[in-house]
Amino acid sequence: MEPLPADFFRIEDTFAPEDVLVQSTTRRFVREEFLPRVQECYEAGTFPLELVRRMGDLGLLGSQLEGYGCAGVSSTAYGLIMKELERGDSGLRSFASVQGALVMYPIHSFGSDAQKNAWLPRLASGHAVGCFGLTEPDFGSNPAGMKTFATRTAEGWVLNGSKTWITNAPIADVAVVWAKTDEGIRGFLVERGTPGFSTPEIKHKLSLRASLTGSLYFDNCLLPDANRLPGTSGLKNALMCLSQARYGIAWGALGAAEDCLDEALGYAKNRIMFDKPLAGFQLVQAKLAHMATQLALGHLCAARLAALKDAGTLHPAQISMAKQNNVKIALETARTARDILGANGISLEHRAMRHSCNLESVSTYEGTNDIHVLVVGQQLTGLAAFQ
Ligand code: TGC
Ligand code: FAD
Repeated sequence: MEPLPADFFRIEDTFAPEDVLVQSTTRRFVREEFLPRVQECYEAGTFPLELVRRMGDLGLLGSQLEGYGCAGVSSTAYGLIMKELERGDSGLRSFASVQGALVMYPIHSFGSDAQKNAWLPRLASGHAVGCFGLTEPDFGSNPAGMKTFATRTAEGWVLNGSKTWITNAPIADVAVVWAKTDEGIRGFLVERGTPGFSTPEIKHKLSLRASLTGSLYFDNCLLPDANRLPGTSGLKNALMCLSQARYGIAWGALGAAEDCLDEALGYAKNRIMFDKPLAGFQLVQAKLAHMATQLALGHLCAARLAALKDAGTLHPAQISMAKQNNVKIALETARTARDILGANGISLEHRAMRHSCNLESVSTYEGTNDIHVLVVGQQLTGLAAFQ
């Protein structure tokens, strides 16, 4: 009998050939074009912007959307793209998540024809970069409390307030910004160069270092009404975007975990201690078996999520359960891999600690671990325990 692969339950056997092709193309891009750059980017705290157009050429940006130059791939292929990007680095997957799920999706779903035509082809091809501003300094888990306010005037809108911890902010050509108005929460497109709009970078991160993060400041920014996303009518529209991105993270985190298991397995087979390979010790095997088991269960969960998404019946609480648990699995796997690598594990020459540090952010953003536990709790009990 052949040895079992890392994909223990052979879930990949259930994927359509075109989805497998998307996966292998993405994996090759990450291996050949991103990985040679990642250590330098991580150390310097930069993102390899030169790869953005290449990602566009490969159809990796907004890949789940139809039209406007988007690839229109299946939910499985979209998930596999996220997984392969995050096998490289969570920062790379973050870039694609934000661009596709948090910027292109709302323009595609809630934008006017003019907004779609102006932005979607450029965002899909990587000729423009977007960011998504929901979180504020005093309103992270509870975005409903946001203070950013857009006041209607004869000319359009005047926007005041701030957003923080925004992925891609320092490099974004356009920001999808959620603000309160007298009519409720609405989405707006704020373009770089708008007077009163600034996007300073947040420095000194110890996590997601190969990703650019910043704040958004709005000081009496004048926006024409044409910059309001006309299909938005409340916080629900912002939460719908989060559902798209969280779906991608439920898949993506598995890529980081797989890379950690690969690294730990290879290391444990080759590292001799007490005259035999680490992999031959029962305690090490228990760790490896636990990692592989959790990873296999995470894959089953992601594959089922894709089927529900394609069927159009995916519920936000199902996404919450999958995002929370798959990220937890990935974080535990990365920490265990780091442990198996001993002192070498803390070096950037290896991958486990980079993934582990990244996954601390992934566990917090797009709804913290605890917020998703509470979403599932609310679904089970009918009682909201957020407040
Ligand atoms: P609540 O009353 O529960 O809901 C308001 C309306 O929205 C609906 N809804 C959703 N719809 C789609 N998807 C979801 N996930 C949804 N969650 C709720 C809900 O049915 C309701 O609809 P209706 O028709 O009844 O009006 O709203 P709430 O204010 O009580 O919020 C609940 C809570 C805490 C779950 C929500 O605020 C939340 O998810 N908080 C977490 C905030 C968060 O995740 N922020 C993420 C910011 S973006 C980011 O982190 C990007 S990281 C980027 C990267 O990858 O680099
Ligand atoms: P808080 O809400 O202050 O939570 C702190 C702690 O309290 C957490 O453990 C939380 O689980 C817990 N907690 C909060 N409320 C409850 C409760 N009701 N019951 C029990 N426990 C609770 N945001 C964007 O809008 N766009 C982006 O592009 C973006 N990118 C990000 C990139 C990075 C690298 C990071 C780290 C964050 C990013 N965020 C972004 C922000 C992210 O979404 C928020 O950090 C997240 O929603 C949590 O908010 P907070 O940091 O204010 O934590």
